[in-house]
Amino acid sequence: MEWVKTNCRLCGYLCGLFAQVEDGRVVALEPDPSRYPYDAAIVRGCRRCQSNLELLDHADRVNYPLKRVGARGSDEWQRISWGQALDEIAARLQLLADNNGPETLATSIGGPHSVYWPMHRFLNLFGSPNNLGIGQICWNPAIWVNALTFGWPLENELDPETTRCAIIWGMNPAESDNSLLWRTVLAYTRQGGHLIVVDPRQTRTARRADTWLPLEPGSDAALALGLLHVIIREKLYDEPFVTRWCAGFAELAAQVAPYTPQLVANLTGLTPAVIEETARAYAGASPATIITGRGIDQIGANSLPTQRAIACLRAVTGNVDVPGAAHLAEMPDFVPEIDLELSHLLPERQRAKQLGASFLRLQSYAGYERVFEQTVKGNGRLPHRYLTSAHPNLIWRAMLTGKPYPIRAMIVMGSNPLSAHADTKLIYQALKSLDLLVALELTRTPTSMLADYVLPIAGGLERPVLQTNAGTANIAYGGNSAVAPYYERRTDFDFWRELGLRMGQESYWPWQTFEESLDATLAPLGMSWAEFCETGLYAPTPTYRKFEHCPAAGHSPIGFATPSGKIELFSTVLDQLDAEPVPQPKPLCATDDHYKLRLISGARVQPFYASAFRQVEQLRQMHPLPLAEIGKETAQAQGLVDGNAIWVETEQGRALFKLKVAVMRENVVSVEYGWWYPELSGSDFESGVLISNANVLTHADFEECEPVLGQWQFNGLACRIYLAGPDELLFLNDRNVSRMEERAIAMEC
Ligand SMILES: Nc1nc2c(c(=O)[nH]1)N[C@H]1C(S)=C(S)[C@@H](COP(=O)(O)OP(=O)(O)OC[C@H]3O[C@@H](n4cnc5c(=O)[nH]c(N)nc54)[C@H](O)[C@@H]3O)O[C@H]1N2
Ligand SMILES: Nc1nc2c(c(=O)[nH]1)N[C@H]1C(S)=C(S)[C@@H](COP(=O)(O)OP(=O)(O)OC[C@H]3O[C@@H](n4cnc5c(=O)[nH]c(N)nc54)[C@H](O)[C@@H]3O)O[C@H]1N2
Ligand code: SF4
Ligand SMILES: [Mo]
Repeated sequence: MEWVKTNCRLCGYLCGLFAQVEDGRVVALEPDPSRYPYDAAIVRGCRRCQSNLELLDHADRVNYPLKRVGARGSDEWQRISWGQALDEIAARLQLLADNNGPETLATSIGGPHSVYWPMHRFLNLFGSPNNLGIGQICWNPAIWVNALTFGWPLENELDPETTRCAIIWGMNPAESDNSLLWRTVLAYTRQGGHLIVVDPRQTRTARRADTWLPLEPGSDAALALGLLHVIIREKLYDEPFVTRWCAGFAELAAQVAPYTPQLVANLTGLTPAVIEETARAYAGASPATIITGRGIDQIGANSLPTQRAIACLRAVTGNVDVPGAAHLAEMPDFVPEIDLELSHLLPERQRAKQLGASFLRLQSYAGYERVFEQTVKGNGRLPHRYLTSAHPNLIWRAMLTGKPYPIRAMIVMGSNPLSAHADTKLIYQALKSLDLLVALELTRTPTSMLADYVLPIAGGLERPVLQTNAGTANIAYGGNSAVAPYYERRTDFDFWRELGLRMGQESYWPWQTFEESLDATLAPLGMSWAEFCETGLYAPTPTYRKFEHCPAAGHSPIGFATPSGKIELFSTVLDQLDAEPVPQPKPLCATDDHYKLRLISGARVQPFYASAFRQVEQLRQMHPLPLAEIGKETAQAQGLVDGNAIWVETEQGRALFKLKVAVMRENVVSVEYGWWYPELSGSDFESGVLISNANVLTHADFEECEPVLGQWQFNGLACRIYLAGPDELLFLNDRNVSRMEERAIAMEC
C-alpha cells in the first residue's frame, strides 16, 4: 500500500491529489494541498472528485478493443486485440485514402479532455485538413478577437486584493467552475468587491452581484456598444492611454454614437439607467476586469461583435496588461503545441480542401497565416488546432452527400458529437452512413455505440496529464498517473503513434511512450517529466505592461503585435478581409406567434460535465433528470408549474425536460445540455440520445453561421414550450429501466 501524487481528470482543472494504491488499484483519494489548487477544501467540496473511484472500474467502461459485429448501433461486439484493431483500421484508412484522397478522413475532438497534438501530428502527416472541434463556440472567438485587437490572447484576472470592479459576462462559475475561480469570486464579493453579472438568468453567480443585468439572450453586442457610448460621451475613458496606445478611436466613437442608453434599452430589455450606471462603475474603477463565458460565444452572428466590443471596453479604459484586470499572455518557454503538431507538413493543396476554407474569412489556414504574420513579429505563434478546424456542418453534409468530396471515415477522440454538436439528427444520419467510424473512448456513449471500432482509452488516474492551454500562455500544469491502465486500456498518444507507425510515419514518432514525449516537451526548461511532477506547475511570475518595454536603449517600445503596432479598436485585418472593422450588432433571431420564447440551450450544471457522468450512480442521484427553467410569469401565462414534464420545441425538433420555475428574464427558456439515458439499451439506447438532448433543438447550417469565424447559435433561438403527456411524465419520474424503455419506444422526438 502506498500514497502517490496524481491528478484528478474529471474537469479541466486537474486538481492535485494523493492516491492510495493497493496491488495496482486506487483505493482512496485525498487532496494534495501542496499542488494546484493549493486548498484541500476546494477538492473536498467538489461533488465530482470522489466519483473517480467508481469511474475507474465502472460497468460501462470500455476495457478491451471492440469490433462491431451486428448492424451499426446494435451494440453487438467482438473483443479483438490492439494489434488486430490497429492493423485493420490502418488498412481500411489506406484504401479509403487511395480511392478518395486523404481528406476523406475527418476527426472530431471535444473539450480539453486529453492531449490533442498527437492526433494533429498524425492527421498532418496523413494529409487531411478536416479536424472538427468545438472551438468555434468555445474558446476560439476570444483567442481570435484578442489576437486581432491586442496581437495576442489575454488572460482575464480577478484578484480580491487589487481588482476594483468586475463584470462577469455570460459566464456562471458557480456551476461551471468547482475550483479556484469560483472561490476567488466568493472571496472578492465577501470583501465588498464590486460585481456586475450579465446573464438572462439569476444564477448563483448573479446572486453574489451588486448589479444583475438580465438582458435578452443574444443582445450582448448592443449592450457593449451602449456601455462604450456612455464611456465616450461622458469622457470616462483613459485619454492618455487611448492617445498613446490605441488606433481607430475616432471610428469606434462614430460607430457607438447612435447606441444611446435608450436605444440599447430597447434592444436589450434593460433600463437606460442601469446601462449608464454599469458604464460608470466599470470605467470609474481601476483596475477593472471583464470575464467572459460561453453565454456570448454561442450567440451566432453576434458573438464576434460582442467579443470585439468587449475588447474595446478593456482597451479604452486602459485595462490591458495590468494586474487585477488582464494579462497579455506569453509564448511558452517549453515546446509549444504548434511545434508538436507539425502543421507545416500539411501540403498547401490539402489545406485548400479544408471544409469551410473558401467561405470563412479567418477560420481557415489562410486566415491563420494572415494573423500569424503579425503575431510572429511579437514572437507569438498561435496554436493551430482550433483556429484551423473545419466547419462541422460541412463535414456532416459531406458524409451524407459526397459533396464537395466524400468524407467516408471519422475518428472520434475525447468528444461526443451526438451530444455536443448542433443538429443531432443530421449527425446521427451522417455517422450511420460512414464506411469507417472509430471511437477512442472511456465509456459507452451514444457516439461510440455507432462505431465500427471502439478503443479503450486510459482515463483519469491511469495516465500522465500535461495541460498547456494549447500554447497560448506560458503555463503548464498536471502530473503523473497513479496506476498503470486497468485491463487493456491505453493512452490516446499510444493509439496515434501506433497508427502512424503502420502508415509510414516511423521517423516522426521518436518517442516510445507518452512520458518520453513529455520529457521532450519540457526539455527547454531543463526539467524532466519526473521532476515536473513534483510540483505539477510551471508558471513564471507574469510581467505586465510589456508593450512599454524597449528592446534596447534608444529603441521605441515594442507595442502590440498588430499591423499598426497599437491596440486596434478599428481592426486593419478585418477591414482587409472585407469584414466589419468596428463591432456591429446583428438583428436577433426572429420570434413569431408560434415560437414566442427565446432558448438558452446549454447552461452548465454540477455535478455533470457536458454529456459525461450520467451513468455514475452517485452523481446521477444528485441530479437525476434534465431540467428546463422558465420565469414565474412565463409559467403562469402557459399554465405550467414546477415539476411538469414539458416539451421544448424549435423549428428543428423537440426535447423533453422537467420544469423548474426560476428567477430569470421572462419569455426565456433555459435547458440543460448533454442529457442522454445510459440506462437504456439496444435501439432504446440510440433513441435515448434524442429524447432530452438540447442539440435536437439546434442547428449549425453553414449558410446561417457567422461569416468570419463560423459560429453557430446555441443561445437566443426562437422556441415554444408545452405540457407533455402522462407517459412522458412517467418516463421522467419512474426510473424503472424496463418501463422507461417501453415508454421511450412510444415517444416521438
Ligand atoms: N459543471 C460543468 N462545468 C463545466 C462544463 C460542464 O459541462 N459542466 N463545461 C466546461 C466547458 S466545456 C466550458 S466551455 C465552460 C463554460 O463555462 P460558462 O461560460 O460558465 O458556461 P455556461 O454555464 O454555459 O454559462 C453561460 C451563462 O451564460 C448565460 N447566457 C446564455 N445566453 C446568454 C446570452 O445571450 N447573453 C449572456 N450575457 N448570457 C447568456 C447562461 O444563462 C449561463 O448562466 O464550463 C466548463 N465547466
Ligand atoms: N447545446 C449546447 N451544445 C454545446 C454546448 C452548449 O453550451 N450548448 N457547449 C459546447 C462546448 S463549450 C463544449 S466544450 C462541448 C463539449 O463537447 P465534448 O467535449 O464533445 O463533450 P463531452 O460530453 O464531455 O464528451 C467528451 C467525451 O470524451 C471522453 N473522454 C474523456 N476523457 C478522455 C480522454 O482522455 N481520451 C478520450 N479519447 N476520451 C475521453 C468522455 O468519456 C466523453 O464521452 O459541447 C458543446 N456543445
Ligand atoms: S474541480 Fe473537482 S472535478 Fe475538477 S479537477 Fe478538481 S477535483 Fe476534479
Ligand atoms: Mo467548452
